[in-house]
Amino acid sequence: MPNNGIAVRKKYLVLDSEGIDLRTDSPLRHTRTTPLARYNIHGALMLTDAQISQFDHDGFLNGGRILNDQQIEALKDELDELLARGPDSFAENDPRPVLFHNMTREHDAEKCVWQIVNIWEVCDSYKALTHHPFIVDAISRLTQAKELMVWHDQIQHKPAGYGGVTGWHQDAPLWPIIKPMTPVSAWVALDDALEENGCMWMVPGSHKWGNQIEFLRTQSELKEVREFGGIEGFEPPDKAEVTTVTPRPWPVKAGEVSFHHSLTWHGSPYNLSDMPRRAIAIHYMTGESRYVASGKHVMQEFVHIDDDELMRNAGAHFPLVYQDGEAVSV
Ligand SMILES: O=C(O)CCC(=O)C(=O)O
Repeated sequence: MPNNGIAVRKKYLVLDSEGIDLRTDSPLRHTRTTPLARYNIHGALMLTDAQISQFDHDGFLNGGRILNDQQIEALKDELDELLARGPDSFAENDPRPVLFHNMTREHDAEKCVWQIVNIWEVCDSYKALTHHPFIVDAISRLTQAKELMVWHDQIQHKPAGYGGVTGWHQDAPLWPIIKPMTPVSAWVALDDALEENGCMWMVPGSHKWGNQIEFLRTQSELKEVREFGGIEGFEPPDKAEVTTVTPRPWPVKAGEVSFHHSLTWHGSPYNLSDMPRRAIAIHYMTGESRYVASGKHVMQEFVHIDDDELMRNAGAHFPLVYQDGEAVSV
C-alpha cells in the first residue's frame, strides 16, 4: 500500500501532503477528504495582503476553516482516547507526550485544564496537523520566514463545567531558551470556542508593547468570563500604534485556525458551561531562532546544541515543516 512515507500506526485520521486520508481501515482511504494541500476548506490558497496587515496591526488573526467535520471528529476521538488512558498509561519505551497534566492543579484544585505538550509525538493525526500546508504557509507569510520548525505543541482542554483559567500572558517571555521573541502560533479549535466555554481573549496591538510579563502576572485574579477583560494599571507606550488596552473575546469555531504573535497579550477564563473546549496550539520557530542555554523550559532536555546555535539543528524533537517557500511533508 502506498503511504507516501508516513507511518500509518493509528486507526485515526492520517493525512498525507495531498490531504489523502491514509487510515488503513478508513472508508475514506485514498479518497481526498478535502483539498488540504495549500488550501483551506474554502479554497483559499493563502492569506491575503489584507489579512497580513490585520495581523501586523492586531497581533492575531482568524485564518478561517481548515478542517472538515470528519477531520475534526477524528482529532477529537484521538484526543479523547488519550485522555481516557491518562498520563500514567505509557510503558517505559512507549512514545509519550512531553507533558500530560492538569496545569491548574497547583493554584486551583477544583478546576482543570488538561495540558498535553507534543501530542504530535504520540498521534499521527496531530503530527500531520503540525505540517498542515495552509498553516505553515500562513505562518511563513506572517513571519516572513522561509524556514519554520515546530517549537512544540500543546493541547489545552477545558472540560465542561470545571474548565480552569489560563491567565493573561505573553508566550515569548515564557520561552527563555529561544530568541528572538518573534515566533507565531497557530491555535486550532476542535470544539467551538466561545465566550461561554472559555475562548481566548486578546489585546489588539499589545505585541508591539514589548515584554510585559511581569505586569500581566499582576492580573492573575481575573478568572471568570464576566471579569476577564478587566485589565487595569497599564499605560501603553505613547508612540505605539495602539495606545489603549482593549481586551477582546476571541471566539474561534471548530475547525478554524487562529494565529497569534508570541508577544500578544492573551489568556482564557474558566469554562463553567456545559460544553467542553478542546483545542491545540502549535508553536512554530523561524529559521533564525537560536538557543539560549541559560534559560529554563520543559523542551530543554531535547535540545542537542550549544548556546547560541541555530535551533534548526536542535534535533528530532523540533521538525522542519517549511523550507525554501514550500511546506515539508510529514
Ligand atoms: O488555549 C488557551 O486558552 C491558551 C493557549 C495559549 O496560551 C497559547 O496558545 O499560547
